[in-house]
Parts: sequence; C-alpha cells; structure tokens
Amino acid sequence: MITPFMYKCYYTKLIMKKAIVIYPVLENLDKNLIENKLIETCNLAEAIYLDVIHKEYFKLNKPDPRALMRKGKVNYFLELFNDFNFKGNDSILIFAIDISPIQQRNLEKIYKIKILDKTSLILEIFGERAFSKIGRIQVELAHLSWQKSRLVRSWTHLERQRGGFGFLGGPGESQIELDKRMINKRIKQLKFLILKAKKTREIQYNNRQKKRVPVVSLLGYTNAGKSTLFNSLTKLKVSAKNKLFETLDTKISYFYLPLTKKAYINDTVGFISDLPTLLVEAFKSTLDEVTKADLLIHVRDISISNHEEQKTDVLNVLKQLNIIPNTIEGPPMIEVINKVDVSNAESKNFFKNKKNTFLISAKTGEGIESLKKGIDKILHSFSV
Ligand SMILES: Nc1nc2c(ncn2[C@@H]2O[C@H](COP(=O)(O)OP(=O)(O)OP(=O)(O)O)[C@@H](O)[C@H]2O)c(=O)[nH]1
Ligand SMILES: [Mg+2]
Repeated sequence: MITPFMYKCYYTKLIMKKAIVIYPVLENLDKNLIENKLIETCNLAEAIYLDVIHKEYFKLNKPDPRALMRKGKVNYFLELFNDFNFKGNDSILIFAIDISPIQQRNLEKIYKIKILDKTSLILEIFGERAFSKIGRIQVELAHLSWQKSRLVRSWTHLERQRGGFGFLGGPGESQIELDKRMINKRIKQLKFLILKAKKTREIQYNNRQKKRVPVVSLLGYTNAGKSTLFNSLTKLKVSAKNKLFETLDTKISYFYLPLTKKAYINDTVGFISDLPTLLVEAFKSTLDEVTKADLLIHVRDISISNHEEQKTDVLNVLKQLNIIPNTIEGPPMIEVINKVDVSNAESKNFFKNKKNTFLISAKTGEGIESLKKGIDKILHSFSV
C-alpha cells in the first residue's frame, strides 16, 4: 500500500536551495574535531544538493530549552541571515546537532525559515537515496519512529511535517495528516514487511551456506571507499562517488580467490558519527545479515586527519548492533587502510606491518593483490 506519506517521501523533486550550517558546540572538543564535524555536516547538506553559503560554530555552554541559544546569539544570527539575504522557501538552516521540537519550532518562528537538525538531515539523505523496496521500507520506518518521538515530546496532533523527506519539497507538501495511531499502525506494517524480507533473505543466505561459499562484508565510515573496493574485487560498477551515504542498499556479488575459490562479498551503508539510533534500529535487519559474514573488512580512509575518530565511530555503531569483532563471540575483522595514494608517509608508516591490516588504494589498485591473498588465507584457514 502506498500512503500519501510515501508519495511525499519518494517523489519529491529537490531544487537547489541555500543552506547555512551552524554548529553549537556543547562539549569540550578539540578544535580540529569541531572543524571536521562542521565540514561533515556541510558535506551532508551538499549530499542532498544544498548550496552551503556559510558555516560557523560557536561554544554553547548552557543550551536554552526554548530557543537553544540566548537572545544575543539569536539576534546575531538574525542579522547574519539578513546580510546573506537568507530567507524564504529556498533557505534552509541546518544545525550540526540535534535540537528539541520546541527549540526548532521557536527558532523557525523567529527566523521564518525551515530548520533541519542532524537527524532530520540524515533522514532526508536516506529518503533521497533509498531505491530498493527494503531500503525504502527501512527509511520510512526510521522516519516514522522519529516523527513519533517528536509527537510525544512536542504536540499531540501532527500539525505539520517537520524534517525528513518531503520537507524540502516546498510549502504545499508540508502538511501531514497521520496521527499517532496511524503512525503506529504503519510502523507495525513496516516491521512486518521487514520481517518478511528478512526471512526471504535468510533462505537465500542459508542456500549460500549450504554451498559452503564464504561471505565477506565491507564495513566502514561513509566515503571510506567501500564501493570502490567492492568494484575492484568484483569487477562490477556500483556507484562510488565522493558523496556521503552514496550506498544505502546492500549489494552482494562474488569474486574468486586461489584457495577459497568463490567468495561472496557485501557492500553496505556507511556509518557516521552519531548515526541516529533509530536509523541503526531500522537498518538492523540488513546490518545483522551483513555482520553475520565469515569475515568483516573494515575499510578506513586514512587520507583524512580524523581517521582514528572515524574508527571509534564505526566500532560504536557495531556495538549498537551487539557486535564486538575479534572476540570469541564476535566475528573476525581485518582493517583495510584505504586511499594510500593520497595519504602522507607518516600515516602509512603507522599502519605498516600491523597484524591483519592491509594498506591499499582501491582507486589505483595498489595493494589489492596482497589484500586478496590475505583474505584468501583467512577464509581458507576456516575451511580446513
Ligand atoms: N584517492 C583515492 N580516492 C578513493 C579511493 N577509494 C575511494 N576513493 C574515492 O572516495 C570516494 C568515496 O568512495 P566510495 O567507494 O563511494 O565510498 P563508500 O565507502 O562506498 O561511501 P558510502 O557509500 O557513501 O558509504 C569516491 O570519490 C572514490 O573515488 C582511493 O583509494 N584513493
Ligand atoms: Mg558506497
């Protein structure tokens, strides 16, 4: 059944809109990390074709429950928006953190512009990118769970759709009639559909297991190079662009190794810091399958300065899925240190000769052969 809501989700035409990204820093963070987080939010905005015309961060010691910022700061931004002629339907204000529905509503009233916070921005991207049936179902589930949580805390009857897909579509598309009861009903339907799809995939998975073909899964931060490596190993051409969350739908293919012979390989959605829990929940069944593989390959982009933080973020998402790799209960995982063609010698040296770590460039092909040998050796050791 296609609901009016789904139409709004998936058939919204996006037009180029201006965005200003602001990052109220609540924690005590290192300047580099703050700047990286701010840039990452800008990249997220650009991933849905927003034109970021200004970005800034500021320290916020005590967030105001009503308007997030104190009066002075609110007025400062009012002036700044005026200077940028930032107003009307083609302007979107983005917060690099999550804000409460009340803060959002009050700030929207003051600035008279639409606001997206971090979760709604990520939901917007996911809504734009999910193409497969199961992908769409999972994204709709995440979005409805988010709507529901906002309903509880903010108002008792949905008056307007806030954030998520369809939000950028223009004023006519912002009305939403689903109340909490209907949301719950739809959530139930979606969960049922996810379960059904999961069962089908389990049968396919078991068939592969019967044939004793091992499965490896690529995991990692968004933009790390998973799809590029997937293409390099399988000689396929799945989309690999310099865009956050380019892959949403899990792809499976196979490649050949000298000892193991055939191996299946999964490419899946990338992770990000503070990946909204409701998205992890919604994608849980897909991710569960991916992480059930015989071997996990953690693809890391070491050309960027905060690659260690990204590693922590990835391990944290895995923890949310109850996966602690390389433990007795957890799956084996190797690290693939990618983008060595554009990384500095110091970073490369740090990873050289580390156990179960492979330095590669998925783009140029450097190190791919020794990675294949390494995967082959590990998979073969499981079968003997
Ligand atoms: N220089 C260089 N660029 C690379 C390398 N591997 C991937 N890239 C580039 O990095 C960008 C992201 O690559 P993807 O393969 O789409 O990354 P991903 O991990 O699949 O990203 P998501 O699907 O968004 O999670 C693309 O522009 C690739 O061309 C590499 O080894 N060297
Ligand atoms: Mg990808």
